Amino acid sequence: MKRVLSGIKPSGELNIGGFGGALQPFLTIQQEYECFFFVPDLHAVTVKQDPKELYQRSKDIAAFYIAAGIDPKKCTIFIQSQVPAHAELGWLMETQTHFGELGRMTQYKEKSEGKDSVSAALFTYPALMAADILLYQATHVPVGDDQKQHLELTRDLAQRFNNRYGSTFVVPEPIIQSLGSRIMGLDDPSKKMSKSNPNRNSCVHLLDSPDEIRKKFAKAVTDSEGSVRLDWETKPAVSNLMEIYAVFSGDSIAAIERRYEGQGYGSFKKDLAEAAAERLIPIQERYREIVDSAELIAILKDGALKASEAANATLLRAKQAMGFVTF
Ligand code: ATP
Ligand code: LTN
Repeated sequence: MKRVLSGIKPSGELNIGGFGGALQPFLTIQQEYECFFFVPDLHAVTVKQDPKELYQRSKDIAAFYIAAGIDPKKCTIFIQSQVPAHAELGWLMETQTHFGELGRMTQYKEKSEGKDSVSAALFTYPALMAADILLYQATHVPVGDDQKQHLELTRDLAQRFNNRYGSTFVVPEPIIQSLGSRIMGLDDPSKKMSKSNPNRNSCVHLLDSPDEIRKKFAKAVTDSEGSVRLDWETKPAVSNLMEIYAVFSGDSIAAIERRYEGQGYGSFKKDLAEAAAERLIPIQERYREIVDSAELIAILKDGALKASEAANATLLRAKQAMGFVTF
């Protein structure tokens, strides 16, 4: 049986980076795999969060899953903190993780750079991410390119645990899409488009109006060459926009190159904004219907029950394997 676990942190307003790298791939993956899609709120609090915003964003992410087309009848959708097994196995995985391994994580280095102090949880969070995945015996984990290193660590930890205590965890494989797995900032194509970036023009948010979407793409940096051509080395900004275009339109990069041959960037950027708006508007409408509904609460309650059942079974095995007293 092929099983997937993945999630999007409620750490900021969802943008088209998370859409291309995670949400859109989830939609095709749900056809083929048994899926658990969660809202990793325990990960969001590794950096400071306003309680009201965390509450709203956690519901937002869950509502976006459903609004984008994840089918709650087929998939288990839940909020991480409602399944206590995550925190418990997270602690056990910390005991299996070396300090040096965590120090090598590039996401930790980036997020702690230039800060006077960061939380201990920001440092140990890859062990919690490993627990998230291993609890569900996930065979596959769809993620954006930036999570590759955390997935490698998860695999190492699963193997280490299995070698020490006997076969307990499935060793998961990452699924990284070839298109949309690394969407860069619209203001700076050397930086990943990030929910935590305070510059609102660096990304298109999933709730932006068509007008805001047009304005943001119109402002997006390009280059002086004036040709719509994919070349990440010399034309990173245009290549990034082309990839976003491909994510929203479903067209291939070659087809996009052919369509805009000899045309400069004007109509390309306009069409890109239309393609994005066309895809996002129906998602926004459905999001508004569901975000404050009893339907969403019912889905999340049911999801937490189903997830707990699967997670508790694995947690029990892991605790028994380690020698904890269980009855
Ligand atoms: P933050 O910026 O606050 O650290 P994040 O966007 O990196 O958040 P998540 O929202 O939890 O973190 O990411 C959810 C999924 O979306 C992950 O699989 C991540 O790899 C993917 N993702 C996030 N940003 C991008 C991006 N710019 N391009 C492609 N995939 C992305
Ligand atoms: N670490 C991820 C979010 C995340 C996740 C997971 C993704 C937490 N646990 C388990 C996939 C599977 C991030 O920062 N984007």
